[in-house]
Amino acid sequence: MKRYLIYLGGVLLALTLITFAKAPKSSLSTSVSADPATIQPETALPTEAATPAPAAVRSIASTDDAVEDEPILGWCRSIADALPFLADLDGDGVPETVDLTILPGADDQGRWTLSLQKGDQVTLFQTDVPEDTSYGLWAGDLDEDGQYELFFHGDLASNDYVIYGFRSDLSCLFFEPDERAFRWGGNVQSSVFDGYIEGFEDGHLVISGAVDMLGTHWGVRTFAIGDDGIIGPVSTVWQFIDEAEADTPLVVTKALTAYKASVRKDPGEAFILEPGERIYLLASDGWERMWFETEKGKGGVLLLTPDEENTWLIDGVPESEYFEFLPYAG
Ligand SMILES: [Ca+2]
Ligand SMILES: [Ca+2]
Repeated sequence: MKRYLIYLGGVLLALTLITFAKAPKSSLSTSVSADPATIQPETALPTEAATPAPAAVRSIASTDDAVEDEPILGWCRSIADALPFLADLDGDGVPETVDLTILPGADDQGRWTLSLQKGDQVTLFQTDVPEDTSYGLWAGDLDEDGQYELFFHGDLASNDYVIYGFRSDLSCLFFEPDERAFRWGGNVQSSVFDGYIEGFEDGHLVISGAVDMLGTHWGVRTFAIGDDGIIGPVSTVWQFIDEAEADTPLVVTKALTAYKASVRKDPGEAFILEPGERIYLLASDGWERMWFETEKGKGGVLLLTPDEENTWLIDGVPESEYFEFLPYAG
């Protein structure tokens, strides 16, 4: 009997979804657009994009959760395999539907459409991507204020990951360089953050991303939502995680000043790295400091400053003059 009710619930839900899908799309002011080169405003949405044909069947899984009267969302969970995903994201007692469709396009390109159905359908973003590209989608209440957040990451090109974040009030997450933190507000155009969501652990959002300093290095760092709603870094630095990277030392070609390793403001006592020395890069704050270890195991930190062309300087000299080769990607 119970299974029958679940099945019946699924059918009713499917009918409801189809009804919503056929409903006229709104031109809500909440609709957002991003880089016009890659992301189209909702008005450009092809009509078939809003038709979740296979989705209505898949939605039965999340209905099961509701019928069992268990919490649909924990603190945070992956929902990429449970789309369209139903949950009361804003706590008003009425479930919203999150869906992500990937429609095939020309030239081996697909198109992501991430949408939130809250009354009329709202397209959170659209972007063209290589087919069979990888992505992740999570829903959770990271700051435990009763409003659920959505986090999405995807690979726009080859290992070119970006992260989007949304709240159920449709505000977007964007990175505030001056604060070195994420804020809610703005629009999708300002929200893109280069990186990959590794997961959610101990109240923290774990992100990996590329640091472009003395080459391109892949690191991991944790973030958390503060009482002010701002998502800021918890860990001080990007810890480099690519082992192959760690095995490739940089060869010093010109004497340069380094400092004793320290995460404090004072970088500590200075010492000189001589030509011919090899250093392994370990971590960076992505802003001014790069931690390393010499081949003999001595730790240190290099201080860098960006110039007007956004290349890095050490003691006013371009970084490239100090090393045999800097492994920048692209
Ligand atoms: Ca709701
Ligand atoms: Ca929240």
